[in-house]
Order: sequence, then structure tokens, then C-alpha cells
Amino acid sequence: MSETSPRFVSRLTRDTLALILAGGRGARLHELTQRRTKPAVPFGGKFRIVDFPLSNCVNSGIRRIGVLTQYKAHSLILHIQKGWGFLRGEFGEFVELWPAQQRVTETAWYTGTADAVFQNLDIISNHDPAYILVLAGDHVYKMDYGAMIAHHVESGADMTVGCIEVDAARARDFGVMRVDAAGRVCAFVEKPAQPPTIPGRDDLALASMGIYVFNRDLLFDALVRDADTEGSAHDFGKDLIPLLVAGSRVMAYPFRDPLTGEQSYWRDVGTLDAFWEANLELIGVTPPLNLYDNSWPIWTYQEQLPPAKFVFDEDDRRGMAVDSMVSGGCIVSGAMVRHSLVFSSVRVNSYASVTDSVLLPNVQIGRHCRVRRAIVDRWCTLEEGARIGYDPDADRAAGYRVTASGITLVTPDMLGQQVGRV
Ligand code: ADQ
Ligand code: ADP
Repeated sequence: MSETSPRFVSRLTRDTLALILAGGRGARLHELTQRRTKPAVPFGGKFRIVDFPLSNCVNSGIRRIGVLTQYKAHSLILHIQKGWGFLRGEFGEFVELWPAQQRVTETAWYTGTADAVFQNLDIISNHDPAYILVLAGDHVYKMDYGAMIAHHVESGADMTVGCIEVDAARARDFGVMRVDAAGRVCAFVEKPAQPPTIPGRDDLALASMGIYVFNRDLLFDALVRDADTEGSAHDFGKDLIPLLVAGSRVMAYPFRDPLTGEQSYWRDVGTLDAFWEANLELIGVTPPLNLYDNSWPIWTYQEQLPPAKFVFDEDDRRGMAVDSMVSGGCIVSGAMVRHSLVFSSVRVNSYASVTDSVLLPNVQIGRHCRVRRAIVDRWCTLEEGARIGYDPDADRAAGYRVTASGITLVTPDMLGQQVGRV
């Protein structure tokens, strides 16, 4: 049986170290990432975004994981310390937090994604993996990385880039590549103004998911070379990959369902509109991302909370939620929640109505409030009678952010309120 037979995928994943890049701000989420890094942004009712790549690792049998932090990492660090300590050190399993090491000079902070990895080369070397899987900490998807690593080994690659097909019009936000018939990457451009399209499909481009498998020695050589390169931004997409495409065997791994061959669900919830939409999509009868799938559980830290409660108020007004997801610790009393995603420990009080909205944990909606097409950040308290999402000009005048497609974001800072843990 060959070295790369499917029977040995577990051996490949065991010999892999995963690095989750979790240092980015995610500036296009605006005030939602004012106090937390994007991977720590709550998602899906009870998770944070970073739980997706972390769960993918654990479910794929990759249980040696370094999380590289930088920007506003406090809530991310607490979340991982509290929720991800279940791996067993005795079996060589771990999730470690790697803050910026300042390996180069006393003052250097991480400059780009490649630099973040470069600064941790000593730690990586100590773990002595054969393969290094570099992941972004801010994408929502369920993926078996074992299949990608097996493809990497089987195709004799030095490096493999995970890729998806995106609308050509959206492609300038991604690293875009061209591949030959065998799937070898022959050109890679980071965020091109004029993205090259897939031959024969001028509406589609092949985009990098920002996830990579490296053979250890290649990664080490490339990082050391890059660190010495004048003018490099020390970024995987901008500097390292274009260079490797020229000199090494870089293969593309298309992220598809192995059974149907269809492209799998993958979201960069990088904007407020995308965040709102990806959360509300989960509510549908057949959502593109199924969180109720026991074969691929998404792990997280969760507080011990009582069940969600729906009550008649003192005037016998019914508290209810329909076409919605409601997490633990919530109380909906004499109010109507419709087509909304309600995170843990939210209160919705009498005569209020919440529609098409995402309420993050610990939000309080006062009596007679009307909330529509909104994202309400953690710890917001909406005073009695507040109107949100009905009049964009009024929302802007109140200091809220309204996106081009009319989604309103409210944060405690906009309301002049104190925040707890973010
Ligand atoms: P971007 O997502 O724009 O493009 P970037 O902002 O560098 O790239 O973020 C990549 C990941 O690294 C994110 O998870 C971010 O949080 C993290 N990160 C950024 N700087 C960091 C640092 N100094 N330390 C630790 N973590 C850091 C990338 C690729 C594209 C690809 C898209 C797919 O460059 O080629 O198409 O991802 O979304
Ligand atoms: P909207 O203004 O969007 O119609 P409301 O909250 O005023 O939202 O009510 C919507 C509908 O939901 C009502 O017409 C009613 O049928 C039902 N509803 C809302 N709250 C209650 C309640 N407490 N008891 C019974 N039905 C309710």
C-alpha cells in the first residue's frame, strides 16, 4: 500500500502543525472590531469565528495548533483559554497562544502574515512537524483538512493553496491564481485590479482561501529568504506565494464536496453586510452551513446557561420567536422576534419587535422597541421605545452605522454605554 493511501491520512494529520493566523483587525467590520480582533467576533448564536478553523483542525485529527495573535487579542485569548483546554497534552495535543514574539528586533511587531510565522520559527521547529498548515482565523466553513494534506502529498507538492471559484467581480479582494491542467499554480497575484478569469468562464476567477499546506523545509527556507528581502511586506499573499510559484511546485486544492463535487460553503464574513447575511442564512430550513450536523461538531467555550424562555407578560402578551434561532439564557417576554439570530443571555421585553436582526450576547431590548435589519453588538441596552433600522437618516443622526445596503449597526460605544467582556 502506497505511502499516501487514504488509510494513512491520519498519519499525515498527526504529523501536521496548524497555525491559525488570528491577528488581523478586520477593518471592514468597522465598530464590530473596535474592541476585538475579527476571529473573536461572535458568530452563529454561540460561537466565535475562530471556533470554525479550530473545530476543523480537531475534527480533521490535527491536534497540534498554534494561534498567532496580535490586534486586540484579549477576548480571543480568554475564549481559547477557557474553551479549548480539552486537548490532551499526554497525547501530544495542544492549542497554544503565540503572541508576537519580537524575534527580529526589540521593537518589531508582526508586520505581515509571513512575518507572524517567521517570528515563531523556533517554536515551530521545536514541534518538528513534517507539514505546516497555515489557516486564517476569520473564515466560516467546515472543511476536512486531511483531504487537502493527502492531496498535497499525493501530488508531490512543495506547497498547496486551498482555492474556491468566486465571481470575477468580487475577485479583486482575493489572491487570484491560474492553474495548468494538472492543477499546478502557474501564476498568483494578490488582490489584482484586473483579476484573471478561469479559461472559458469569464465570469469566474480562482481565488485563494488564504489557507496553505507547506513542507517544513520549504517554508523555513522561504521565510528566512523573505525576512532578508528588502521591500517585502512579509505577507504570504503579496510576497511569499508569488515567489514560490516561480520556483517551486505549488498546487491548487479546490474546496469541493467529495461526494457531489460541488463547491463547499466558505465565507469571509469580512463586511457588516456579509456578517449579517451569513448569520441570518443559518436560520433557513436548509441552510448552506448546517450547525446541527453531529458528524462535524463546532466546538466552543460556552457558559453554563439556563434554557431560552418565552413568556406571557403581565398583560398576557405572548413572548415568541419564529423563524429564528435563540440561544441559552435568553428571555423573550411579551415581545415578537421574527427571522432573527439571538445570541446568549439576551432579553427582549414587552411590546418590542425584533425582525431580520442579529442580537449579540447580553443585549437588552427595552419595552416598545422596534428593531429591524440590525446588528446589535454585545452589551447594548436599547432604551424603551427605541427605533432601529426603520429610518436610515435617523439612525445615522443617532450615531449608528448604516451600511450601503441598509443594515444598521449599534454598539455600546455609540450608545455611550459600558461594555463587559467583548
Ligand atoms: P486577507 O484576508 O486580506 O487575504 P490578511 O488581512 O493578511 O489577508 O489576513 C489573513 C489572516 O491573517 C487573517 O486571519 C488575519 O486575522 C490574520 N493576520 C493578519 N495579520 C496578522 C499578523 N500580523 N499576525 C497574525 N495574524 C494576522 C488573504 C490572502 C489572500 C486570500 C484571502 C482569502 O492574502 O490571498 O485570497 O486571504 O480570504
Ligand atoms: P409588527 O409591528 O411587525 O406587526 P408586532 O410585534 O406588533 O410586530 O406584532 C406582529 C404580530 O405578531 C401581531 O400582529 C401578532 O399577531 C403577533 N404578536 C406579537 N406579539 C404578540 C403577543 N404578545 N401576543 C400575541 N401575538 C403577538
